[in-house]
Amino acid sequence: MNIILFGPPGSGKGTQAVNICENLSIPHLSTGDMLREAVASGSDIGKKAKEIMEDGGLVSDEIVLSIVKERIAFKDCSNGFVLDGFPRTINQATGLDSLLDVSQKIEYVLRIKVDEEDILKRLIERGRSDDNPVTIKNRFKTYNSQTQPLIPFYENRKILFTINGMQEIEKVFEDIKKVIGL
Ligand code: B4P
Repeated sequence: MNIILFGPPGSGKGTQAVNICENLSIPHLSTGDMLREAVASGSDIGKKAKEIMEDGGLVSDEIVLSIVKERIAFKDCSNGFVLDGFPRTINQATGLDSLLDVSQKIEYVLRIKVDEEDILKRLIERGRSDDNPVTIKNRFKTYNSQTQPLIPFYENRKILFTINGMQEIEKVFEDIKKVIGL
């Protein structure tokens, strides 16, 4: 099963991706984690990504598509995968289409819907380096301008399913399981 987890910052994409991947024994492909690893390793990609991530912007489509392309070609993705936090722009979504072969069709785009004000508290409590009020505000702005347009994009394909993310983690997962038939 090939799934995209989609939603604003702190909506619980990473949290639910772990649950789904454990249940289905498929890999978890988080572009946020991949980019944080690149930053930690000090690679060229990491150097380019660091400042953008600290500002709450989006790393270039070119960089993100190249790391996803490399990862999705691994053998462990042949039985399915969960994409967490990717695509985040229309350009990334069309880029993803061209990376996938016919057998790798995306079946579900799970949109986790949350209230922005409540999420601020969640993220500040987590305390990652980009979880400070200024960066969080920018991350939301970025989401609203660049990522929201993916909602009609996937709605048109009839693969978008909205999940209420303002519930306990276990309850959110129950709702996801119902949608994907687990
Ligand atoms: P991400 O790593 O994707 O970070 P995120 O959107 O903030 O996290 P997520 O929604 O996964 O939240 P989580 O489950 O952890 O991106 C970070 C940055 O990387 C971006 O700003 C961007 O710069 C860059 N980037 C990543 N992908 C990119 C792309 N495709 N293109 C360009 N740039 C890209 O949950 C957050 C917290 O809430 C946790 O502490 C969790 O325990 C808690 N929580 C989760 N669900 C909860 C619930 N139901 N109730 C209460 N708490 C909950």
